[in-house]
Amino acid sequence: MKLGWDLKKGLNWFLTAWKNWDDPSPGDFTRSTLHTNNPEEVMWKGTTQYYRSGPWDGIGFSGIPSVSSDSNTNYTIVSNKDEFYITYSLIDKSLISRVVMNQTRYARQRLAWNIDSQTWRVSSELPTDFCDQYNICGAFGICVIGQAPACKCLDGFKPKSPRNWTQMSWNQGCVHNQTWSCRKKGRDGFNKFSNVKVPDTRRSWVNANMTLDECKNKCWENCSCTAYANSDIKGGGSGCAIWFSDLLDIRLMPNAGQDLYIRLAMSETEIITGIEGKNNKSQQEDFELPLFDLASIAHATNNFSNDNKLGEGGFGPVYKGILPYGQEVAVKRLSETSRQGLKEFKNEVMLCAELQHRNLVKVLGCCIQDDEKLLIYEYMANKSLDVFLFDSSQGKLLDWPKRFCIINGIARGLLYLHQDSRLRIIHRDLKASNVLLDNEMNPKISDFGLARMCGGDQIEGKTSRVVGTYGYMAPEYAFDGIFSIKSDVFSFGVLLLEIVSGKKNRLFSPNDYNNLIGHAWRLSKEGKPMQFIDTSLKDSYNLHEALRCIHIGLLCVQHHPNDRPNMASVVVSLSNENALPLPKNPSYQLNDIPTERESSSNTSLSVNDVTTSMLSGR
Ligand code: ACK
Repeated sequence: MKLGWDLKKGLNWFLTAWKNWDDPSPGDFTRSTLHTNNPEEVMWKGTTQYYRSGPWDGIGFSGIPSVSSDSNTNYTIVSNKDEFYITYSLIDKSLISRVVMNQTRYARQRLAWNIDSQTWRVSSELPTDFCDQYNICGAFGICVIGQAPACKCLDGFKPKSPRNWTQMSWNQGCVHNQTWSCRKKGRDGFNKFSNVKVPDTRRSWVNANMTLDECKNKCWENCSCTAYANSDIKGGGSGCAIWFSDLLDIRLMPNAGQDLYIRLAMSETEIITGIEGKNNKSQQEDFELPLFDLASIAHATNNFSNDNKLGEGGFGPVYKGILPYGQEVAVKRLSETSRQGLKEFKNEVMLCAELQHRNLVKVLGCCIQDDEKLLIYEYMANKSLDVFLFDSSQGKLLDWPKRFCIINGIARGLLYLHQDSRLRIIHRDLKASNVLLDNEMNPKISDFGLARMCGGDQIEGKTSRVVGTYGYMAPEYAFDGIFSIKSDVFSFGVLLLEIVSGKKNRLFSPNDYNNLIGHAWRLSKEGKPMQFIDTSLKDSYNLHEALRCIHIGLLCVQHHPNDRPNMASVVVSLSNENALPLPKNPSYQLNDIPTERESSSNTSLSVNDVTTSMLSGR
């Protein structure tokens, strides 16, 4: 059976109920398919819609929980220039089943023939319950079965007419709790609502090839966009669906439905500007970042409880928190004894307000209140890359395709910092523990406390306070305090070699040439670069890609900054077959940095791979 459209003839195939059981002439209940690029089934009484199925989400219809588990039915959506329809067939051909539109029960019923009793039995029925009534809770409302009243406003929204709402007249729906200005940083954001039937798709748009991040950006760019979601939820989700204007007919689907990201005003945020006391308007706009209230962050992190602690950095602890709308965040708490002083904190706040890239950890806001200085980041479910990379059992979870994606992602993030962002940023502390992984193992560069902004054409700077991490520091930076995009390229090269080998540069056994870089160089010179590749990858890796990565890594760690490629050519080389120059002798003598330098530091040093700070000799 086909339900849909013959586009050539303009025919609509739909079901119409009989007038009554004795009269087969057309009644006024119909079931048809909406012809949009996010199709769904709808039911009408005359010209009034009273039900929708929700769009196809790759597994089932968003609003019919049983479809995915209805293993006896195969659904197909056919869409081409001639036809557009939904069809289904029974997997077990021995069963006899039929679908009817029932005028008396306002329902679409599926009936199955019971051989024993020789009768038709109803196997499923739509609408199923109160919340299946089309748009029962109005715009931005959500229907929750089992709650009284069943209609609620989505978090971040309030009843348009409080009086009507308390009288259970919900059709006017809800409006934003507070005004928000489109794309004004801090005035709007997205909150995740899980297990929902997504809104009416009439005013929506779909692109099956976009990632969720691209989808979010697409929505963000358009001021009429009110929500986005994956268009397909199979295998962790893919594709993009975005909605415009009012969101209608959302319901909670316990143990079913999908994640929907709704745009709303961030209630607990205000704008802070001019954190460095600047009063020039354009500069203020550059540096604005949502300001969170200390009480709400304390609440979100269970009062900074130990159970919520994700780990400890050189600057202080990081906690997991859950904001009132259910959004997960990571909260970096600058401790009083932190090496990241107020200056670095402000630096990070300012840079993060400006930077937006899918391979950079997003800072959602900050809090400077009482004696607390907090930075609130998007939560990265898989924590840092070093947790996986340098652990023999966790390392196995990083197969070659994942590693290659991570390498490419870090390269793109760094390219953005160096070249594509409005500011030219030198990170100065790129390392495995500063690369965080989201739930899909996408890498995001974090920790901009030490990053430096270079104006206009400036491509390098000099400092008497060398900060960074042993094993990742370029020689000209470690010895002379000269930092540049090429010192970041050096750190990237070390990281690249670590990802391919699964070994830490600093901890590498100093038998040959002292460290991992020397080891890679020697094996390549001897024509045995394959021996450098992480043995836990077994035969799963793409030899060509892995060898190319070693080659690029060695180009990045060359002694002279001018010999190192820039990140634009690294990105191109990673994805192209272009011939690569031969690398020159690398800088692998970093372990030789004189220890007196360490003692001349005005801050404490650590023997592990925590960021260090020291005075550089001139
Ligand atoms: O390696 P980890 O488990 O991941 O331990 C460190 C710790 O906090 C100190 O930096 C973790 N961490 C930092 N930022 C985030 C974040 N945005 N999401 C999740 N974990 C984070 C990091």
